[in-house]
Amino acid sequence: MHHDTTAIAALFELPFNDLIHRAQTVHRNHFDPNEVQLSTLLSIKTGRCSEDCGYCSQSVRFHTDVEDQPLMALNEVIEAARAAKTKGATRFCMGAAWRGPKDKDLVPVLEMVRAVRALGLETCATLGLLHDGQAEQLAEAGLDYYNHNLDTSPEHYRHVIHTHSYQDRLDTLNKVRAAGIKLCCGGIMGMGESRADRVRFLAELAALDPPPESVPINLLVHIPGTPLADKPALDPIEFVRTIACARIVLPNSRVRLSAGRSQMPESLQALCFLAGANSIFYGDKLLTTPNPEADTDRKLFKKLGLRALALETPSTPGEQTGLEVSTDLHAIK
Ligand code: SAM
Ligand code: DTB
Ligand code: SF4
Repeated sequence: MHHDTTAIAALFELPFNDLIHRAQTVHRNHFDPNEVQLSTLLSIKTGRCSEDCGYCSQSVRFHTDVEDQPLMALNEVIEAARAAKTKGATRFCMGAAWRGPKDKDLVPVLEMVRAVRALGLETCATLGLLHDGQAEQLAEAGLDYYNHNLDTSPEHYRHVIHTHSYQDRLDTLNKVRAAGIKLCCGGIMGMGESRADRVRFLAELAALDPPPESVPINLLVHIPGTPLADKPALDPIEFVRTIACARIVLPNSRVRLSAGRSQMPESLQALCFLAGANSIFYGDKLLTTPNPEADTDRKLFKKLGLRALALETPSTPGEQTGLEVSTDLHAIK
């Protein structure tokens, strides 16, 4: 479906009830409206990143209180993935604070991808910019998704990041696609962008051909010491509108209600699910900042009658742990 900026701007302008109704209608035509996909994040390499993304706790250029950590050992990653699976996540996303991996960095990450996949989880990695050949190696190791965000509109981008370009990001997205890996690509709201920027950002995502399968919509987490630490909070209703517009222009994508949930009351999260969000980060930590406890989410899901998407047929039979499929949030209670 093609949506130009004028059409998306008109969606944003709709009366709230009309917008939500349209988003719900699209949602119901494309998904089970009560099923939410759960991804668990792990920061496999933390801090000391060369880049200057204005929102990020991990840039070497800002003084934040993040504790730097070199690349984690394989067995620790496996342990975390196993725990995520036991709690009911279907996807495990490994994040590294790199501009992009050097070829020698990639080798141990490929091992991690293989090992996490062998547990029967979907795999995702977010390692920054890729150069030629790296996406193919990740694909060969069995990587299902690569997360790489456009973050904001091309126009607002230069107010946020100076060390690499919007085009650099598009180039990496193309490499990921060409290697046959599914795309997880979204952005951050509340970085001082205008509504027109949010419109442009969604138009850019919708114009990717094909659009990303997974679209994380993050609400800026204000990190003391970063350039964006003092940005005024985005109006929550505008955030819900953005989710609803994302749902409408990306009808086949999972729209993930991403960073920022710890700061949101249940009522606001419920509005986001109503607006068509059908994926979350699950587990008590994002990369460096808190996320709601698994227990808290379990209670919220119960209240809202939401079910966690269960793992489908395991990708590598014979290497099963016996825990798969049944660990649905609803079943655990
Ligand atoms: N270094 C890699 C990269 O930049 O692609 C991977 C990790 S990076 C932390 C992944 C994404 O997390 C960013 O693109 C951004 O959208 C999101 N993110 C980082 N810090 C955030 C914050 N403070 N609030 C909301 N989202 C954030
Ligand atoms: C995405 O869009 N959001 C996640 C994931 N992709 C890698 C990261 C959110 C990070 C929030 C701030 C932190 O914990 O450092
Ligand atoms: Fe943070 Fe990734 Fe930017 Fe590095 S490249 S500063 S880890 S968002």
